[in-house]
Amino acid sequence: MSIRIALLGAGIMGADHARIVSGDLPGATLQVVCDAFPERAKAVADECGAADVAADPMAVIARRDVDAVLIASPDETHAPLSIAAIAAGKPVLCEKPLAQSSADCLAVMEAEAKAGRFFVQVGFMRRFDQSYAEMKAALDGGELGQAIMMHNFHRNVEAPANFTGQMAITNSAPHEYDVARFVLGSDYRSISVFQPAGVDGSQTGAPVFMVLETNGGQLVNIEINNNAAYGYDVRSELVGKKGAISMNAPVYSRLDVALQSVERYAPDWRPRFAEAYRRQNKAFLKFVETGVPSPIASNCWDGYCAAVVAEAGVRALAEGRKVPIEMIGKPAFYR
Ligand code: ISE
Repeated sequence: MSIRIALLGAGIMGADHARIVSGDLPGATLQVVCDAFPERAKAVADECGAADVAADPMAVIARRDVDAVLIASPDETHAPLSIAAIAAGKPVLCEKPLAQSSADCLAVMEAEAKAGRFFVQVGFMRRFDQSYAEMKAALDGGELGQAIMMHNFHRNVEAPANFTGQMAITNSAPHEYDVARFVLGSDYRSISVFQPAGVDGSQTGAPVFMVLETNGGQLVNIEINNNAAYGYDVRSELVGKKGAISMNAPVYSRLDVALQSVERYAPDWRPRFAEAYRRQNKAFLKFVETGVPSPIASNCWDGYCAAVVAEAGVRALAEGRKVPIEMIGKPAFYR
């Protein structure tokens, strides 16, 4: 039987997930599209052939014709909706971040542990990207020798209007916290956050530059520039004692014209990580079907770790100092 998925949130990412579920996920059906704006839900449902639309996410989670839930609503709704889905016994693919605070992540973890099985996959889709997979394989296979540094750039064309000054650290950078932690296989012990001179930190999408130390003493630097203007550009290089491996973002063509050679950037992250989203959603479907979580995918513990780093990062910037990253011990349930 096809797995009936409810999509909560029909914004930019919700619409993208709806297209993947309806067009690229054999074995899944887009059952209902739920959004606070009915016209937005209807537009996505019509485009993707969903059976129904709705406006109340809690009622949708409880529906008998819904087997699993995909949360792509605003960040502050992620934790309560995940908890409601767990209570209803429905697996969840929750867009990142899992919650806006580590305390809220802990509440989701508690609900999951109490339910006694895994329910939540967190949408850190970069773990499914081929470039990071090859970086991890090069490290794990020993080709690079011991990892010592990882450089990461994250540039968007323009920050959305609702982006606060902190969201570079709490909304964009969590992708980097999670994927670097995944590739390196190490948690972090400290974070320092800097802003270039002349930047108004309260401005929408103000750039930040972070340096994190892992527990193994490796250095991870992250530039987040949400207003880079020229295109969506994510880069990464992992440096080991014996070599280095860099991401080659896929570019499918080069235009040679008028004495120039031009490679184009995508306007946002969806084309760059399209395959990663597809692989992630396929892994989620398999999890729903088998009850066994993907070994690659992020779970609530990973969501918690990213939230702790984000909190420390916000403090590091505000206080202008290196802040220790202090996490609870990993609960037995997630070991
Ligand atoms: C957005 O929420 C994403 O998840 C994108 O991947 C990222 O590039 C962007 O900065 C975030 O705001």
